[in-house]
Amino acid sequence: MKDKIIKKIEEYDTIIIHRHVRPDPDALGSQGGLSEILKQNYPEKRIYVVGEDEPSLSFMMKMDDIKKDAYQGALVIVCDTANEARISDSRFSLGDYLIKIDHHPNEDKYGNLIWVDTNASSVSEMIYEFYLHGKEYNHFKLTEKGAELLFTGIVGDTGRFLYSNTTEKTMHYAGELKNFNFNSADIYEEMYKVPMNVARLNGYVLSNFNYIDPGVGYIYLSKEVMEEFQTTPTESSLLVNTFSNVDGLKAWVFFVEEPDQIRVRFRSKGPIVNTIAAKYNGGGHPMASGATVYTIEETKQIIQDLVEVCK
Ligand SMILES: [Mn+2]
Repeated sequence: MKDKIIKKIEEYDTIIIHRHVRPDPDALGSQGGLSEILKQNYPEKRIYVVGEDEPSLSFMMKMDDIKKDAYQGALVIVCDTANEARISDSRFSLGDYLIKIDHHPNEDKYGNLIWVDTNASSVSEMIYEFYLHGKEYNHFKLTEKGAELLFTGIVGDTGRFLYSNTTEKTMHYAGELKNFNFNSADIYEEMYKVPMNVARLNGYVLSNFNYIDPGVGYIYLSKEVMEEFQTTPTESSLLVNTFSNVDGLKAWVFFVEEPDQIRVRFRSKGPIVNTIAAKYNGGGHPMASGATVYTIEETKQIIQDLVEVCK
C-alpha cells in the first residue's frame, strides 16, 4: 500500500492534503507531517495543506490559501477523516485522483486508493510508518518540523499515551520522533493550556456533578450557567471527561443546553452507551457517543437508561 501511494505521489506535480473539519492535533499532525515529508523529498512538486484554521492549534502550522485551479490534474490526499462529509474544504473532489489515509473504521469508502489501519493509534503514527518505508526504499528524509507535527498528533490521539490505543509500536515511534530536535515540553504546554473561563467552569462541574448508584454520573449545563462562566456550548462540551476518574464511576453523561436543543455526550468505562445514544437521535463509539434531545423529560429518561446499563 505504501508503495502504491508513493507511486501515485511520483506521478503528480501538485499534491493537496486535506483533513477533517474542526481539526484535532492528529488531523493537523498527519496532514502537516505528510506535507513536510513530501516537500523535503520532492522539492520540485507543489505541496499544499488546506482546511479551515483552528485558532487553538495555530502553534502547529498554517494552512495554504489556494485557488480552485490548483486542483486541476492534482493528487488529493485526505488524512484522518472517516467520511466524506467531514472533509474540510469541499474542493477535495476537484482533483484527478483521491487517496484516503485513516485509522477509523472504513465505513465510507471514498477515494480511488484507501489505506485504513484501525490498529494505528493515530494517522500521525501511520504517516511516520509511511516515512520509515520511504526512508528504506526511496531515501526519504524527515524534517524537525515534520517530526514535531507527527509527535503532536500521536500525543493528541493517545491522550499523552494514556488511552488503550497506545501500542508498543506507538511508543517505539514516539521514541524515535523524540530524537529529533524539538521541545516536547513546549508542545504539551500549548496543547493542554486552558482558558481561565473554562478552568473556572471545570471547577463548577467538579463541584456540581451528580452521582447515582450504580456508577452513573451526570451534569446539566444550562444556558444560565454558561453565561455566568462566559463559555460557549462547544467549550463547555470539552469538559466531558472532567470527573471521569472519580472512584466507582462507570458511565456518565453531559447535557449541554444550546439555543434550540440539548446536546448529550456519553462516556463509559465499560457499559455500552452508543445503544442509548441511538435511541435519542445519536450514535458513535460503544464507550463514547453523542445524542440530541429537546426536553428535560428526555434527559431524565437518559439517566434512567444509563442506570439500567450500569446495573
Ligand atoms: Mn486521528
